[in-house]
Amino acid sequence: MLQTASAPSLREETASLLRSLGLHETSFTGGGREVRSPITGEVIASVPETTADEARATIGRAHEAFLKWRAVPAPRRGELVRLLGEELRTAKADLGRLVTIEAGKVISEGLGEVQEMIDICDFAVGLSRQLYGLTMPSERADHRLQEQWHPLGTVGVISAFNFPVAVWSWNAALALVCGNALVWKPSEKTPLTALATQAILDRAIQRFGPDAPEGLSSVLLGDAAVGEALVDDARVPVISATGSTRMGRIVGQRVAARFGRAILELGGNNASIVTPSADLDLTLRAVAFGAMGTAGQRCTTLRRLIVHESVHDALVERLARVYRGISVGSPVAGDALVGPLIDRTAFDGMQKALEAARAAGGTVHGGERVDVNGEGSFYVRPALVEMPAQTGPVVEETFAPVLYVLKYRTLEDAIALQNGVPQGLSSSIFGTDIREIEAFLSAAGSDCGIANVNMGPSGAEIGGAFGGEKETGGGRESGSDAWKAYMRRQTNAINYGRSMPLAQGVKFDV
Ligand code: UN1
Repeated sequence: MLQTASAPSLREETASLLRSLGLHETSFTGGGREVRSPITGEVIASVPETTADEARATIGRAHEAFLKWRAVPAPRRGELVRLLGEELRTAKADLGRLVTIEAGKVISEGLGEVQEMIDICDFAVGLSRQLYGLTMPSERADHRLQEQWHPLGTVGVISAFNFPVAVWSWNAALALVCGNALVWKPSEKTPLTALATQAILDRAIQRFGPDAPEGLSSVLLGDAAVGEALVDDARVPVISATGSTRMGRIVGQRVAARFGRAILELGGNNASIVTPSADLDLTLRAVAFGAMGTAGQRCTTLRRLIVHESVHDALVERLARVYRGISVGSPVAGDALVGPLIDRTAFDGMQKALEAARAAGGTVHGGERVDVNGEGSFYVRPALVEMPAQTGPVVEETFAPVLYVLKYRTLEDAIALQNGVPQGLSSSIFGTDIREIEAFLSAAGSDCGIANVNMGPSGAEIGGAFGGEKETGGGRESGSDAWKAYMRRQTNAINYGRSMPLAQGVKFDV
């Protein structure tokens, strides 16, 4: 009943959002690929698909644009990103709402995603005056040694459904100030937010004026064939790909085969350690957001909770209560904290993981389907799973709200468990004992790209470098000096004297 009531309105609302974000009707109706909202499962638009030939032509235009854009001074390039940030501020409510409809995020998370885009724009504007190279003392008289950072080329961005626009913006804001062009292949599940974001950038480009060349940024819609055209094209020196480890393994190898650069942000299987000195009230709130936020569909989602035996039973009991009571529902009707899974495949994957957990001796609380909007959408009660050991599904990333709980006795064991999976994105520790906390942050502690204290593993700010080790892929995006991956480093040795001494004392007198 609910489904019939909301069906026409979601489609209409999508169309009206897209129009107000600046899209023409023809770009989201009548195309060959249907787009569904996970909120109801209904078709909300249909977009055209790019062919591999069109993709190659777009890459060619991007390369031409790069040749012009690299000559625009970096602080001036920053001005374009400043305008993008301004346009995003204006569009925040509409784009956030569109993220909610297309990706199923609850309202505050949809808005939060756009805020993350605004934040990285602000960061990149400042960065546009800080693309610093070092100067080094030369060992030779009357010589100078320095490095410069130059624009690199076109950056290919492959993004996932779960952060359909923020992850693009981490790449785009940096790439643009670094003097590069962009070609973006969004997830097939979230083309609309990509088209809307491109329209927002187009407005910024319009306001910026003719210094921003035609073809500076484009979107390719399509499946693997289009992705492959991007990945295999030598005119795209950097591919930044977010998604599964399976995808990243293929992309990484193909990009390496042509000596391109891959920035890979792949699967996470993030753990938190709860030590005896932890503040359990704070821990409970952090774990709830970390494990159930975004319906467990962040690469940073908390998936394993490693709890000291002295606090294990008390924490699990309280957590089980929170899991039973958490509101699961439509993000556009009411204020539920947990929205839908993206699709049936995600639901099936979750159920399979829970079966495997039971078979491995796990006790499962929750995890069942919740009927919110009928058969076409997939809502679940998040699952809390007490596991006897770190085996089976616990060492895999299941992109759904499943939290495995394990017990530990010594911190050393806890760290070994935390590090004992193939993925290495994010991690955290709860406690007030400075020795335990510092041990966790030390070289012998967490092996992840992100290690937090008294908070969960998800919800990173843009100021730090984002990414992880091992099967997470090793790439870094967003803040700190992640920009260096989007530029080429040139080392310059300059002789301003009248003689020509050779380095290392080599003699070669002719
Ligand atoms: C992702 O899930 O791909 O740290 C990115 C976080 C967000 C980004 C997640 N800022 O959870």
